[in-house]
Amino acid sequence: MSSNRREFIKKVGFGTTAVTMGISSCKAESTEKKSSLGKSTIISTWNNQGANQEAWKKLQESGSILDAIEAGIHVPENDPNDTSVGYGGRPDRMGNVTLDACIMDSLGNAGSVCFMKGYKNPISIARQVMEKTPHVILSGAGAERFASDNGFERINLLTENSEKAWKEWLLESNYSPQINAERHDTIGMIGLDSKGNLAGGCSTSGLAFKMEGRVGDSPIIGAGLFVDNEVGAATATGLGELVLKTLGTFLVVEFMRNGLSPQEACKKAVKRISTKYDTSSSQVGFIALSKSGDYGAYAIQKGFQYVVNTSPQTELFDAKSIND
Ligand code: SD4
Repeated sequence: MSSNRREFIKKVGFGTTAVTMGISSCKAESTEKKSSLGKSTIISTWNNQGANQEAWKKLQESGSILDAIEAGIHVPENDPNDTSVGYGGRPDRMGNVTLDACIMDSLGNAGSVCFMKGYKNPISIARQVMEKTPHVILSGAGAERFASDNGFERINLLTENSEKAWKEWLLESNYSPQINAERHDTIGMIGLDSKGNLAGGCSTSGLAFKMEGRVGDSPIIGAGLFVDNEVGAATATGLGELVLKTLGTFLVVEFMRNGLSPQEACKKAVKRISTKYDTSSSQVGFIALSKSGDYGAYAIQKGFQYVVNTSPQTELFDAKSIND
């Protein structure tokens, strides 16, 4: 076991209540977890336990890691109380909820939608872009038309709660789209099935009260998500502009290709960002999973968490950060 220790926060059983366990009451484990080859693994950014559990269930039922990722990401997309993803997401400064998402499979296929209004499951629309069109990204009105043509239901994504928050924000007129290091739920999910196939997805409403038309890292392949079935997968959360300018997840996967473990690769990518840019008040976090089932994470600021399933039990971890 490496001396690099992780904090083990909680283990949550399938459909059971969370049980908080102190660090001293459980064995200390390496931050860099080794899963045995042939073992399925699902990892998500932030405390997306419900999403991981749904993905795990779907993986057992269908055997498809892509189906599992899509089903898992539906959980926060459909949750009105999740203010960073899908229905109930915080709007832009015009009061419109605009969503970004992308998906990538084990064959290297990719699909994405961005600046899309009125459809609560952008991950599924991104999957259809991947499977039904010769393109990778559809944006704005084109993505909405594609969703409508493919039978997705148009709804109002702005909940009462989000509208209230927007109106309060308008009164404050704080036009700085600064990201809060502690409060996110944007979901990036990557997974490995028992046959050794990787897939991933990412879905968000982006920065709260962003400029109209702003697109973050989450729908951009190589920024918010990258999957290379020969090497591994990575996904990102935090201030998308920093991830876009460094193609963060492509970098993480390339570092893994060059022999770094998932956690070392995430750390090196975070360091690349923090040496190039002023990150004193910004958060970026990466999670990564290797072809052999090792996983790890790293962030700029403290407070980034991620959830892992290698069994029906979901484990919640605190990621290491530069500021530890
Ligand atoms: C974005 N990366 O749009 C997203 C935001 C995010 O947790 O990840 N929040 O920049």
